[in-house]
Amino acid sequence: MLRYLPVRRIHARQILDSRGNPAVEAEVTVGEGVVGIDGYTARAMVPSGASTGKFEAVELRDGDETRYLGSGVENAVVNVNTRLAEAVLGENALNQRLIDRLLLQADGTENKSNIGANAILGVSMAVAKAAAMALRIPLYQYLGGCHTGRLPVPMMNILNGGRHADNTVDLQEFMIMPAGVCCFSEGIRACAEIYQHLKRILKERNLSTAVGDEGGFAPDLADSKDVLDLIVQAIRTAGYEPGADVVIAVDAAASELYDSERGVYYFPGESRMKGEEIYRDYKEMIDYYESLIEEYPIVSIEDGLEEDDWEGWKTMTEHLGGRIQLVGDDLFVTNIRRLSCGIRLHAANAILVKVNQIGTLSEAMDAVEMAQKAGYRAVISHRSGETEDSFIADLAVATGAGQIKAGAPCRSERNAKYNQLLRINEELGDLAVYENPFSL
Ligand code: 2PG
Ligand code: MG
Repeated sequence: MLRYLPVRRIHARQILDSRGNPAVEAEVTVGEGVVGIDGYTARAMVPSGASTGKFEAVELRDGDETRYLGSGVENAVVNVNTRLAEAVLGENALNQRLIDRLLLQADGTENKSNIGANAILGVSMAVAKAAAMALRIPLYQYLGGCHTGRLPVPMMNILNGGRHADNTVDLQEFMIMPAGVCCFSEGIRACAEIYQHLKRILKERNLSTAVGDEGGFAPDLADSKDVLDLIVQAIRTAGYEPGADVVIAVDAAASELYDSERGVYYFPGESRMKGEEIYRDYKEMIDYYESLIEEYPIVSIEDGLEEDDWEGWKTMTEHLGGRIQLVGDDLFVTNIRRLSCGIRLHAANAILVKVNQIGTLSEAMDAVEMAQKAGYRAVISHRSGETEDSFIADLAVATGAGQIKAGAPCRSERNAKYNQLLRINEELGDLAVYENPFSL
């Protein structure tokens, strides 16, 4: 029986992410030199956000303006090759919790600002991948155990705004979810068809079909209702029933709109398109969402209010939480301390899980588990700056989260996740479970 699988080699390098910014890639070799076991080398790449929550673990950037405009990660790379290597070489790769604890101890800070969450996460993910390889089982099965088999419903961001595009759409993400179709592969088909229909519709109206950071279109539109009308039309012309086959999710990323001095949310794009300054306070934001969910088949709103407003979140959850999913992203930052606070206060009813927000795999999985125990849903998520690494696809199946947010069905760093899920779906065959998370 394989009980001990030593970490033998760790090596990191600087690579580029989907926005052309430097990112950490870590390589971990396990098993070499153990009698009867081959050495296995796995590689993990660390994503990066644009609408970063202020409570996220710290991503170490070099700050040297003469190189990559300050965004290099060479110090993080050195930290992997020296301090993190020292911390885990010879340790058991089959004990992910121990590995992650050693990584945390090597850093020693609360927010991972010493060694960098980007450095730590690269090693954490690569160790898990290498362990799965050595055991010769798929990553989703290694992470999730023998019972895993639930494919997530994709949240595909087909229209980008906010910090992910320089158009006039203020809310960051408008996503379609094929929650009512039979299986994962038909869900992918539905989203891809709707995406292509949306492109045609935009073209017909002489609107831009250029895409934003997550592969969704980024035309100039006056407000959210214009966006939602187009999406509903695209769903229909593709032959699907809005609200039945396909539903809509929104990520407002409201921390980005928040004007802390005035205590209100400012909508710069809508203001520009309408020629008047548009501000909404938190109550007006809630009313605004209410009017949108009455008119459109919206089932989920993420970061509807800013990351510090626990009271506002409580009120929003009282008002809307019985009808739709309210996802905390910047609010919870995949951190069990913040999540437990939310659960206690009844703020939100779901958590967005981004492994790099917290910095180790164990902590991210703890967050999913805490959410599920409390009756909160979990959505496994990419970042706007991504790589071809499809780790989160396996993580979504492993945790049985039931939802994954990985961008539009466009651009290979997004499709890497969906394509990996198609492979897993095929492998599971008719044992794959695909359920509408909102009818459970
Ligand atoms: C979000 C994410 C991913 P970013 O806000 O949910 O879509 O964006 O990675 O820029 O934080
Ligand atoms: Mg978000």
